[in-house]
Amino acid sequence: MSRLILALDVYEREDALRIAEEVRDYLWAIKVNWPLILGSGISIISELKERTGLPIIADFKVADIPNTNRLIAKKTFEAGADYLIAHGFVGRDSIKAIQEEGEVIIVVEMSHPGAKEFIQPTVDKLIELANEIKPFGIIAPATRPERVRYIREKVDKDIKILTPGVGAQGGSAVETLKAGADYIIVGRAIYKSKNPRESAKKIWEEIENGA
Ligand code: FNU
Repeated sequence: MSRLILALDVYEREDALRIAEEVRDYLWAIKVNWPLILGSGISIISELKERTGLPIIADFKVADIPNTNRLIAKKTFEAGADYLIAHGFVGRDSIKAIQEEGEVIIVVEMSHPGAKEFIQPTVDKLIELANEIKPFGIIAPATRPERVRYIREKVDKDIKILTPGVGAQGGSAVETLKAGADYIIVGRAIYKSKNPRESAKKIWEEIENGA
């Protein structure tokens, strides 16, 4: 099974469906985020699922009180999403509310430079939270393989590590997998390339050969 996840951050429905169909052979899952939902509507989730047959990860980075998190999660899973990404810093009760509706993925450390300001100092506590409530997976930064290694050492083995930051943000798929990531998330390096299928194939080969 592939370990590559496409971050499909385009606005237009037609672009999203075309790119998804072009690259699906090399993917484990497709991740949708606010740009696509705001551009094409929530129904794009079930359309992508039907066209590709792949799991869909809703990257909504939910961060609210338990009741609102639950309301958001209900609609997201009803729309066909298989996983919902949420922030852990809002606390256990907010994450548990999502888990009652479906599979959650918790952001433990983000990939951008600003993550060092507030998120990185909180990582140990977010790992503790993950180990306690056992989400499907967590997000860790492919831009900092040493942090992926640190997180892998502390987080339970059956919790998957999903890593954005490969390609446009400067991270390397092979280095990130060597550090212990389970899945590589790639957006612009695929959907902005002249030939998304070739670009996805290249990264898929790198993953297969180098990991
Ligand atoms: P690309 N993403 C991220 N860093 O990049 N969900 C995080 O720490 C995180 C994310 C998402 O750079 C980002 O929003 F928690 O074009 C985008 O959808 O390859 C994707 O991962 C990266 O896209």
